[in-house]
Amino acid sequence: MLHSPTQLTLRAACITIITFILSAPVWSQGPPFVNPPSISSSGGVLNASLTVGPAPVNVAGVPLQGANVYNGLYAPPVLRVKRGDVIRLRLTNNISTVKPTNLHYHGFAVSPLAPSDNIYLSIPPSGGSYNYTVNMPSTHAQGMFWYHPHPHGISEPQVLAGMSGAMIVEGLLESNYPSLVGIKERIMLLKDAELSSLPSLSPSSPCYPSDTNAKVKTINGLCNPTIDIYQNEVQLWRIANVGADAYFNLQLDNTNHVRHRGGRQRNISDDSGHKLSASARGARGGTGSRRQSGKIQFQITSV
Ligand SMILES: [Cu+2]
Repeated sequence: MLHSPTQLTLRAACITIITFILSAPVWSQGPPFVNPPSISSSGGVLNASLTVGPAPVNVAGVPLQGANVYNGLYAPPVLRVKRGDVIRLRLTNNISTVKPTNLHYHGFAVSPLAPSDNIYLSIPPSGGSYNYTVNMPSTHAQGMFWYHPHPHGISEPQVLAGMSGAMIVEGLLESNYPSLVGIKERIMLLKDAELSSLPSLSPSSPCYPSDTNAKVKTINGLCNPTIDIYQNEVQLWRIANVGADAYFNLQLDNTNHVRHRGGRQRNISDDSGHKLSASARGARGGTGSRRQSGKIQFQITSV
């Protein structure tokens, strides 16, 4: 279901500016990049359970206060489906604010009626649950989408508390770049958190915002992670702004590492408005080991 302007409560859904800078300084190495876990459909059905509630999670290396997250994870399971699949998803609400919640399948062109992508459902707190059934059309767009709560008036604080994740409709490479099927995939969830929710974040952290009213921006909860890539290796990077309030500038320490492959993979403004697929190629040269010579530092800067 797509948002109309009046329904749009999350500013992140408007637009994302993604910039690869031609020359950039050398940054200190960040933590290793880690993909979120994933749940894949099998035999035409995706069975998944998401329980949302408080959990001890780190963001930019420090505890996030007031976290309410899916399945105990700030970067929760990626739901991977194929065209024509059925999603059977049970959502259980243990949110600590004792507020109702629900689930919106952002960017999916599916039924907005219960038990599908109905943003007017209200799943009560203290253990209330709901069984979603979402039928994916056989002609559905491929690529990455995202899920988040959509209860009227309280969506933003719930997303800020950590409630958002990715969904992938498979087939992007198979349909467009079959020679690349099987390459390593990096799934990057860009999220923002309030500085007041991260009281132990050091001002010396590269993710500490220069404007203290700005949000703390991370990738999969990691501050400027480092991504391993072999020389001449091609990787698929799936990038989505799944945060509540922030715009992101992304920089790489050397654009020789990255090559866009045209077509839909260049597209940064499609139906969900804020996702990008890019292929990254490991740089040539370097005197270290094959793997060491191909590290990429991903840097977020405030805008
Ligand atoms: Cu949305």
